[in-house]
Amino acid sequence: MNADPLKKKFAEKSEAVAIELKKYLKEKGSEKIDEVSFAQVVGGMRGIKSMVWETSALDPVEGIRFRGYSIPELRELLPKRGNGKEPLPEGLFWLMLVGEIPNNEQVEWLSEEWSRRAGVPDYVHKVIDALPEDTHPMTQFSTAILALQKNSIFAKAYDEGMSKADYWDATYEDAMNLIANLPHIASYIYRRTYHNGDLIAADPTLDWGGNFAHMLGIENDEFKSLMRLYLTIHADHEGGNASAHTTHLVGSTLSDPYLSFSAAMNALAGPLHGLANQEVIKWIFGMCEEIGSTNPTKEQIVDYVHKTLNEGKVIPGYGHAVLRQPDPRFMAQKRFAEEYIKDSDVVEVVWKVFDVVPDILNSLGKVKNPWPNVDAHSGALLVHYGFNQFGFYTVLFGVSRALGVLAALCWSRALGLPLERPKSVTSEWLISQVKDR
Ligand code: HAX
Repeated sequence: MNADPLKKKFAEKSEAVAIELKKYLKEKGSEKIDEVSFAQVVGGMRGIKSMVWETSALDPVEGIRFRGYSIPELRELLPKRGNGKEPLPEGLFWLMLVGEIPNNEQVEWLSEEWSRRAGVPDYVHKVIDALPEDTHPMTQFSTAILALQKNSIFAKAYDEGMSKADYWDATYEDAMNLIANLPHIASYIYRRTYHNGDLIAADPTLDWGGNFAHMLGIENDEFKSLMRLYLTIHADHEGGNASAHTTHLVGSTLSDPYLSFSAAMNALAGPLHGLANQEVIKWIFGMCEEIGSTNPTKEQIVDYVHKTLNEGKVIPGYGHAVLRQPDPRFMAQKRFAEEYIKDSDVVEVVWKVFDVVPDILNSLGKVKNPWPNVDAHSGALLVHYGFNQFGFYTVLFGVSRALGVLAALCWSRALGLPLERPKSVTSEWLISQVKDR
């Protein structure tokens, strides 16, 4: 039996797709797929089909599908731990990489494999420790990943003259090692920043998400279930979002997976992207403090929403560049709260905000999607389990995002996708193209 069944499967599947893609590129390469409008060029390239991304696809109304499966379907189909009800993120990684729902045995193998591959060198801890403790956790996270780059198998093999045919293999090895180490790096940062460096040793008998919860220091079975769900639903959102696209762009220069993923985390750290999960909970607690109640009325929330908008700010957790319905990732978290959480003021506030914000955003007449996104709910669930360090929330998102973007990076190298290099134009040129039409 092959020592790494996932790698063997990936080699077979990706080789077949690479052959097909090359064939069509040769025979149909000049066929038109899309047109580009003036608004798309000025407006952040919304909707332009310009990238190959195998692991997931986003429909504006239906939301995300991973290899064709919706989040509720994955909750049914992916392997669970013991009697747990939430899917294991290991299973999603397997699915995204090779397009097949894994069985329990395959997922157990992957949990053990990541546990076996984990081992953060001490110099990386020293790099983290050299940063002031009030350095934002996302900066610590990105820096630590960059420091770990010294261990890149891809970079070393390239330096030694690796053939193009082997790029995917080295990318896979780096992706697996990086994913194995991310919960360790993240929990180190968490414990150093918020718990005086009082570290908790890994439990190799646990799964990837369960062990992450354990190393963070929250020993609660429900929280472990939440982590499994959280790490599954944040993993991928097709290729055009900023963190995924950054991984793809940087990786296309043959920068290795560490360099590519560290860059992706810098994109995720922006408030219009992943940092929104921190901003949402800060906004909710700021509102409660100003109103003087942990459970304000809908009328009070309406007033506070107007106040935020009048100050020229966005309502964090609402709106999306692609989605035009409530985000299924928001709904999955709402479902989790309905099932597990009783009597939480902060969860109730999230639901009341959901009741009032869409109408207000619609009334502005310019917001294309008034509905909540993934970040509108996650903080309230974490707060419920005593996880109150808002500054760390985006790191949790980042650990999950590795699963999708690194699986996709393996595909990019296996398919031989080239350096990404779109065309830019000046505003003068752009206007000259339309002014006399
Ligand atoms: N509150 C107030 N105004 C909003 C808004 C919101 N939540 N969402 C959009 N708008 C405004 C935009 O700022 C823009 O205003 P201007 O024309 O004055 O600049 C206008 O509505 C049109 O924007 P849009 O086309 O609807 O939205 P975009 O595709 O440009 O932007 C964003 C999408 C997610 C960045 C946007 O909705 C936003 O800023 N939301 C709040 C921040 C947030 O929740 N980000 C997380 C998104 C999900 C994610 O990536 N998670 O990681």
